[in-house]
Amino acid sequence: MDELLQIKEEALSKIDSCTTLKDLNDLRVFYLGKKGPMQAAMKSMKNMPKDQRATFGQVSNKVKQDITKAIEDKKVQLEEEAIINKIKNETIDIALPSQQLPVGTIHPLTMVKEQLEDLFVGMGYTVAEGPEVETDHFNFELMNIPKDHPARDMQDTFYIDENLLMRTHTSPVQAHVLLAAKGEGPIKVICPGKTYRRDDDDATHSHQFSQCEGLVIGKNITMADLTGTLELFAKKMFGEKREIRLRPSYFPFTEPSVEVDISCFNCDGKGCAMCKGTGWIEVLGAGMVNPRVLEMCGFDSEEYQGFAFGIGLERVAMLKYGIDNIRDFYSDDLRFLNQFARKD
Ligand code: FA5
Repeated sequence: MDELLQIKEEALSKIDSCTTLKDLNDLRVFYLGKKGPMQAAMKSMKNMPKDQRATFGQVSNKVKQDITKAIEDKKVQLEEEAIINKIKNETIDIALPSQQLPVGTIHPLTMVKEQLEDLFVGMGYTVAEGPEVETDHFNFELMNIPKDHPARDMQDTFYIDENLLMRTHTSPVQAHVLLAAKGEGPIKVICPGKTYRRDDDDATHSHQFSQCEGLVIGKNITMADLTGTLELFAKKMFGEKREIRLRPSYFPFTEPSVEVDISCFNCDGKGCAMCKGTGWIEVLGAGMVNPRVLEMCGFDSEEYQGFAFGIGLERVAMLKYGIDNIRDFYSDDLRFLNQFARKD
């Protein structure tokens, strides 16, 4: 009996001073397992006089229960402590100064592209996409520029093979959109995207640049609709006071074709270095869609007319933000890019 009580006391004291769940488990295995002191004491029971056996049994059961309970209580206590410690260590000190993570900025070309998308989507246009690797058929033939046509020289081309090329303008998307419409108008799309030409790189030209195509097809579309649309574009992109001027030009896919100038926002049309003293800055090409293009793309040109325009995105961004070298767009120079921090 004394031995039992001694075991109990020793066990309870060890359990009490135990600090980890692992040590506690070791104590459980030791005191309640088959090779422990309790089991050894129980073995001596068979040599006891019968009348003592029952009492011994009861006491040993009670000792076992007490040790088991003490272990369970301690387990709950240690688990709670572990959770409290974990929470303590995870506490966020909101008074600590925050880490300044570098935040990227939006690229000026993306900015202009998004501004154009906002403007035209607001006027009911949808945004179309086309492949940058294009077939000769779409880039030239369907744009009314057959092989050996002198207009091919207007756009020096990166050919991949005889029939595949890097698109020289976003105009082939017109053909994709028209063909998909299967002769049924109306159509109102813009298509911003990358374009490629074998131009020598200089301050205003790059072998890879971006354009935004616009195409509107309907039953009573006139040059006045084109003029009104471009006027709105000029005012929204460059300021309410801007005016536009159309000069006759030539594109095989539009007839008539125009070159569009915007009154210089730097000098208000008086003449300065930016507009080379003329008061006007050229920003895009446009015109009424050539009936031949409509016919080749499955539209009845007696029934449908439309206009198209092609805006040089770098040109717009350069004018709007006073950038004087087109290479700045592609140089990844953070001093340049950081000037266009997101304001939203
Ligand atoms: C065209 O590419 C016609 N597809 C535009 C068009 C569309 C006319 C629909 C009528 C109807 P152009 O070759 O002029 O036109 O190019 C249009 C604009 O792209 C130019 O005004 C210029 O801003 C820009 N651009 C042309 N070549 C380069 C270049 N190498 N680097 C940077 N921008 C260029």
